[in-house]
Amino acid sequence: MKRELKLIKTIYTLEQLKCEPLSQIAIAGRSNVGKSSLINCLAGQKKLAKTSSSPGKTRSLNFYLILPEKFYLVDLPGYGYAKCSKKEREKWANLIYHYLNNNPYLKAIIILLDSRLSPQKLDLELISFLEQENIKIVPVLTKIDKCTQKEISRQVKNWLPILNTDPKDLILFSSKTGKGKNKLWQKLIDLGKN
Ligand SMILES: Nc1nc2c(ncn2[C@@H]2O[C@H](COP(=O)(O)OP(=O)(O)OP(=O)(O)O)[C@@H](O)[C@H]2O)c(=O)[nH]1
Ligand SMILES: [Mg+2]
Repeated sequence: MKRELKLIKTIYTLEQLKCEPLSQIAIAGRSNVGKSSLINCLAGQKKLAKTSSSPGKTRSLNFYLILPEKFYLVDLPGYGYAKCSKKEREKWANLIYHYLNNNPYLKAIIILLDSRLSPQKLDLELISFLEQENIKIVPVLTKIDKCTQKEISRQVKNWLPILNTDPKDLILFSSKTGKGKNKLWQKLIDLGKN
C-alpha cells in the first residue's frame, strides 16, 4: 500500500507539548545514528526530515503523520551529542523526559542502534529507563550496509541478551539500501493502528 508521511508539527518547548488523541511511535537513538534518515527511507523521500553527517541536526520533536492509518512517528533529538552547552543538553533531556513520561498515546519507541558500535552506555541507560516505564521497545540495528555479515552477527549476539528479545524482533536496517524497510513498516502499522 502507498503510504504518506506529513510533517505536522515541530516542538521546541514543554509548553508546545500538547497531545492529540492519536497513537505515537517515537524514534530515539544517539546523535547521528540515522533517525531522520530512517524517516526519509520509510517515506521514500530524500529530504522530508533534515539529515546531516555532523551530529546534532535534529533539535526539536518532529511529528510526522502517517496516512491513511493516522498515527504519528516522532523524530526525537539524538543523545550523546557533546558539542552543545550543558544547559542546552539539560533542556533537551527535560523535554524528552516529559514527552516519554506518562504519555498515554505513546505505543512504542524505535531505538536505533549503530551496527558498527558495541553497546554504548547511553543506549543502555535509555533501554533500562524504558523498561522501568514499561514502554515497548522496537530495536533496530542500523547502517548495516557498512558492516560485513560477520560484524552484524557479532552485534546481534551482543544486543539480544541486553534487549531480552527474540532474534526475529531485532530489525536489521539500512536507510541506504532499504533493507528492513518492509519489516519495520509492518511492525509500525501493527503498533500504531490501535
Ligand atoms: N551508510 C549509511 N549511512 C547512513 C544510514 N543512516 C544514516 N546514515 C548517514 O548518517 C548520517 C546521520 O544521519 P541522520 O539521519 O541525520 O542521523 P540522526 O540520528 O537524525 O542525527 P541527529 O539528528 O543529529 O540526532 C548522515 O550522513 C546519513 O546519510 C544508513 O543506513 N547507511
Ligand atoms: Mg535527526
